[in-house]
Amino acid sequence: MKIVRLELREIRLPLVHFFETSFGRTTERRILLVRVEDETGAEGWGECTAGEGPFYCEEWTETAWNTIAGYLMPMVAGREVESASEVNSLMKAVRGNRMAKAAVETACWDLEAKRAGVPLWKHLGGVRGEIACGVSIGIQETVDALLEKIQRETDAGYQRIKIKIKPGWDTAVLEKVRENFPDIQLMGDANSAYTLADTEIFREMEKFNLMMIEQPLAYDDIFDHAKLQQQIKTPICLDESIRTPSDAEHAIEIGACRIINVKLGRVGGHAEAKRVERVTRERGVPVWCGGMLESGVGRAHNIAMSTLENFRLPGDVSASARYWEEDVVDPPVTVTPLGTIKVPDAPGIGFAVKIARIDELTVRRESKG
Ligand code: OSB
Ligand code: MG
Repeated sequence: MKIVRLELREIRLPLVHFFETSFGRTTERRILLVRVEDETGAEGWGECTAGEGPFYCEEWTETAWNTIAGYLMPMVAGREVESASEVNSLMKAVRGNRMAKAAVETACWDLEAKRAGVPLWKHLGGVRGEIACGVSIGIQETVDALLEKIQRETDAGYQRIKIKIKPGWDTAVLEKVRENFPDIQLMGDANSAYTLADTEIFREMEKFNLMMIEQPLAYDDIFDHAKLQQQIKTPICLDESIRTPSDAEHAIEIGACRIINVKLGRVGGHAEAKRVERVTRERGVPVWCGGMLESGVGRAHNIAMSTLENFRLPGDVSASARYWEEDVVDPPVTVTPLGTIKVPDAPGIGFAVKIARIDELTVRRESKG
């Protein structure tokens, strides 16, 4: 397959409701979309999951724009590859910048699946046509607002509830949540807001019977998480810390986590995500698909990835309507009353890209080839 042309654009997409984590609040997304085209005119789409500032990780919209437009598009334009799994090797001179690379790489997987006339999930080696869904609920203005949201999401059928936690919005909030929802599958995501000095707080949380506690310690740490895991019964799930298949190996080997959240952007695309899935599957550590407030394009890629065998727990992949007034794909992503998403069987990502809508939302664009 020859990647003859690449297009990059930035769209602005306001969230229906602000999303707040321990590192800040997002009200409007600045999303980069990549479109790739082959010699036959077939196309593929990918999304960059970098945030609006360097707060979740080092990458953000501006670094990703400059990396994709200035380096990655010239490395890929006009190049012939045997398969999408080789696209990373074209970009290997660029270190890190995995979210930028994933935008290009995932677009090539969509293109390859469309050329073959198969759904992306089957092309990746997925094993299930329906995936289990949970929701991630941000920090709210009040505990009552949080309880209301949890009620709405459990009513909608979502299989597990994740709430964001940080010092000052943790044990007391979880206490209220458990009081009102004694039986739901519940977890907390700290986005690195704590240190080992807070171990006692996590011991106290054991009484809430959480499925897991996500990324309690530093975004780039594995070692201290192993120390914490030794001292608490609740499974630790790593998010930010797992950027490569070898990070996953190391974390599992030293006992830093019992569960891993896989994000396509964070690990650098589908080929790398498949490697992480394999490493974890071989070691008996379950994974689930994380989210980065994606538009329909990134969401569709997440759905496809979630069909891989070791994605055994409900992910943070939920309905378009929770984020957007109007998504950029058709149909929008919807969830069944049982809290699942039926994986589409159309070729590639399986959702039609609404180009007129994207054109409307585009604030800048660049192309190569
Ligand atoms: O840590 O999982 C996270 C959103 C932005 C940055 C980091 C995270 C999140 C989420 C949202 O939890 C998941 C989603 O609904 O897309
Ligand atoms: Mg997280």
